[in-house]
Amino acid sequence: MKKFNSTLTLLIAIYFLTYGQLNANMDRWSLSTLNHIYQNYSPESSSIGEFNALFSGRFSTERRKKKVWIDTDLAVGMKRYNREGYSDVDDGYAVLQLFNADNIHITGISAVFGNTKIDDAYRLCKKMVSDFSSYPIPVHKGAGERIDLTNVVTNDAVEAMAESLRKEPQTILAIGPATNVALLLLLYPELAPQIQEVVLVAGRRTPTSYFEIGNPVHHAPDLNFDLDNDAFRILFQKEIKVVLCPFEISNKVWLTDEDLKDLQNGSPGNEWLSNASKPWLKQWVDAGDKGFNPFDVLASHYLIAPEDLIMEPLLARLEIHVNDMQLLDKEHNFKQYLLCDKRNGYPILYCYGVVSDYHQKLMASLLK
Ligand SMILES: [Ca+2]
Repeated sequence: MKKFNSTLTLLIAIYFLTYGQLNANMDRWSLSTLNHIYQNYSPESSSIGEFNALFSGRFSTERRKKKVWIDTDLAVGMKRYNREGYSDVDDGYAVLQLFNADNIHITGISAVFGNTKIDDAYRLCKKMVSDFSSYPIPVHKGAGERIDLTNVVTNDAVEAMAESLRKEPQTILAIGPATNVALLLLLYPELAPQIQEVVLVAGRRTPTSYFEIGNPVHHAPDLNFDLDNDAFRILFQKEIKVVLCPFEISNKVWLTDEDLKDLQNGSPGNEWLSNASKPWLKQWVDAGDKGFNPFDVLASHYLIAPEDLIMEPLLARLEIHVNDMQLLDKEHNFKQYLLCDKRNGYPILYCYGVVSDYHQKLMASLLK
């Protein structure tokens, strides 16, 4: 029995050092599951094959999926309201990737203003769930504008998120302005410990880390942050675990016409997204790029397979500097920046690179 116990302990240790370590940021096996396996294992069935069958069988059925609430400013296929052209399509890729992910359970989706107006984002959230999700997901309408600190009001999304968090701890994928999450934290601060982490698309290392796109180059805004600076400040002040997937990482990933053709042959969700992305791709190609950066999908990818991203712990803070969108008027035009470095600020996890075969992995996760 002593020999059996030591063999079993060794096998468990090897398992965790390999597979378990790879999934360090993902689901955790529960201690009770481990005890259950240990207690149901008999020395008579002591071959490694039998052990593996018992081990993986128990774990695959009892493994707990990561619970994720998605807060998004979906704008797939929308024309811009404030100027010529089309709105971002990247939220659609993030949502579809999580619909496909075996290790994720989406507890709810809320719409927020941002890339488009709140009513459009809400309609698109409902469309994606009804047309492409394999299981029912509640959808709620959130904030239509940035937080007004002098008049903080709740909305349907904030109330639904609060109710969901009261039931179980979860991660929030916030791929628009952080307004709904910040409203939740102001109105229900007692729920902060229920938020495992918030993954956002924002931030940069220095005030001159410009978001350069096109040829000739022009500067893109840090839109989610720019639309509601206070929301980010609130997340930091409430000491939420924040993960940032900024322009620095998404600018290393390109989707091209060839990729849209591959998606065309995938599921109905892929086909819809591919068609709706064509005018967006054309906009980028006309501006001189080879394709477009699917910004938000880096944040969803962090949830399904963090080992595909390269990241480091940094400190984040808000600072005011010359407005990089108005450099011709730099004497008079300033703005807030979300800066991340090793100097001072709130601890965050900063994702800045991808593994060498990332593109292949991204496409596989979408075409699954
Ligand atoms: Ca977005």
